Amino acid sequence: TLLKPVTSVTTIPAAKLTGRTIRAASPTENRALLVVDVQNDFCPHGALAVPEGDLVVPIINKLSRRFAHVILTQDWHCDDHLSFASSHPGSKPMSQIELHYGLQILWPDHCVQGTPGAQFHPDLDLDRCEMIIRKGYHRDIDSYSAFFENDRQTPTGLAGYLRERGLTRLFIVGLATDFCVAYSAIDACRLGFEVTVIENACRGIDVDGSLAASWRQMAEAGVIRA
Ligand code: VGL
Ligand code: ZN
Repeated sequence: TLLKPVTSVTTIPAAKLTGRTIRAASPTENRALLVVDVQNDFCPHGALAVPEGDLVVPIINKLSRRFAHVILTQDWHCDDHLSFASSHPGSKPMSQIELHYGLQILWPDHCVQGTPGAQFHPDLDLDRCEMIIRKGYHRDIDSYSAFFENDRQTPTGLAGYLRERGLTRLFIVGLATDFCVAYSAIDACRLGFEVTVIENACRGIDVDGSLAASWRQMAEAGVIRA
């Protein structure tokens, strides 16, 4: 036969894959830039416009040239997504409802799969991007974090990707500070990554004080604010 039988398998102790301590594959290649949701709908004139959302684009383009690893997230909803106010007759955008996984803010329809609003900002430099992680495509559950859907349990697969590649130090930028950036940063800390959020490369929505609250929660989780 062409293939030799496998006589021994090297196993990696589970603790190394799941524990808080993650060893880097290489000390120089362990940093990754995570660019969160820099999409048209989160920029001025978009369906869920973040004030000054577009101003992060040139800053992120400059930053991404200094990283060997750049990963993007893309909010990617089906058109009847449960996080949309339009899916709940009588509900207004920005109101809250209780869903099976907890409180959910109801948003205007945004980042619908295949629409211009879901595309990345046209000036965002994608050349160095090695992976795009799409999220929020399950109809019945929102996904702010790049790591878990909003039940905080269903993984997106990003943690496994980063760990397998030894990318242990995350620098997070993008939109919106108080939702997808904060949720991603806090989850990354909990998963054992070293996490820095670069403030001037983020912008927030700020619903009822959510921006200040998110910075408090990020600090509590151990996120470095730079
Ligand atoms: C986001 C609200 C709804 C975000 C995504 O990218 O922060 N916020 N969907
Ligand atoms: Zn969304």
